[in-house]
Amino acid sequence: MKTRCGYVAVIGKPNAGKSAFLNKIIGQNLALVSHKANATRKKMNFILPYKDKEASSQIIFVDTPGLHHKEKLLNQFMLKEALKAHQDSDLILFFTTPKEGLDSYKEFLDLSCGGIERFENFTLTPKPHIILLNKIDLISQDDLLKLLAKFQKYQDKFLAIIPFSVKKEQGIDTLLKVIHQALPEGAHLYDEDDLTTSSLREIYAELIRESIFENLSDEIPYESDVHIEKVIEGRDLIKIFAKIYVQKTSQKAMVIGKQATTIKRIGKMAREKIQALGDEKIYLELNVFVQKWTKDKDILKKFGYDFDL
Ligand SMILES: Nc1nc2c(ncn2[C@@H]2O[C@H](COP(=O)(O)OP(=O)(O)OP(=O)(O)O)[C@@H](O)[C@H]2O)c(=O)[nH]1
Ligand SMILES: [Mg+2]
Repeated sequence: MKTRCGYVAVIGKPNAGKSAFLNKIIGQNLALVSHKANATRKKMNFILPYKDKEASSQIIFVDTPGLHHKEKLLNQFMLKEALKAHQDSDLILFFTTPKEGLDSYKEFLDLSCGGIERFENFTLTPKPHIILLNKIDLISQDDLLKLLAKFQKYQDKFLAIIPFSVKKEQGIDTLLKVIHQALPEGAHLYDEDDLTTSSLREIYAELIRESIFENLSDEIPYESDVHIEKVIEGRDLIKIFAKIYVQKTSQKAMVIGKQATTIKRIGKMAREKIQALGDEKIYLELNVFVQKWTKDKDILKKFGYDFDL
């Protein structure tokens, strides 16, 4: 049997449902999902097998931060992550939603056809792409057909357009089949059991960050970061010691909350999310620190947001 293997960059505007989709197809909540935009900060690989009579594929999906433009250094890093994933991929899965209409797709085509100034003058090689029209549970069948007709004007540009809903799980098999057929031939790069190339520490940090997104509003989720300081693995118990960094003392007070109620809520939620990954019991200790980390390239680098990579 032939083997195929390739990288599929999952690219689109913030909040389109990229990370939720990837969690759904691998069957585990490993990536941070939030109703707030700009949740994903770094690339994350998800590995999925697919097989038909002729070939077996290893599809390596790359989750990326949503395409957006903001002046802050961290946002620039995030944009670069997405553009790098685009460059390094064999195929693009372009995520959009009915609300975006054709706008973000047109912007994506401009971007893929040589780079536009707004995106840091990145020059990108055009790649074959599939459009995934997500969140179709939010529109009527009539409106969906009208929108699909509009996309058809661009049919010479894309391999396929797949209406989809993470909420309803429609369309997964059609999508995987199209990706499988478009992947280059090649040996599988990872073990069959691997779901991701991220370490457990990275996943723990993302799930704690997700709990911060769920429990705090305004700028705090965007100005906080989580580092795993120490993990002690026992037979039935994993002890995780994590640090939450915020920019200001006032934010530290809000993360902790009156009588530590907020930090306890964040901790409980994160512990439950981590617990759901395996059978072991989880002990989670969170400590909050103040450090102005978002505006300094060297500190960002120390925090794992390395612009030079
Ligand atoms: N109704 C509906 N909501 C969805 C669907 N897919 C995702 N969502 C929701 O959309 C929100 C954004 O999902 P994410 O997966 O975090 O979006 P993202 O594209 O990864 O966003 P960034 O990481 O900010 O780029 C979450 O609240 C999801 O639950 C869908 O098919 N239907
Ligand atoms: Mg995301």
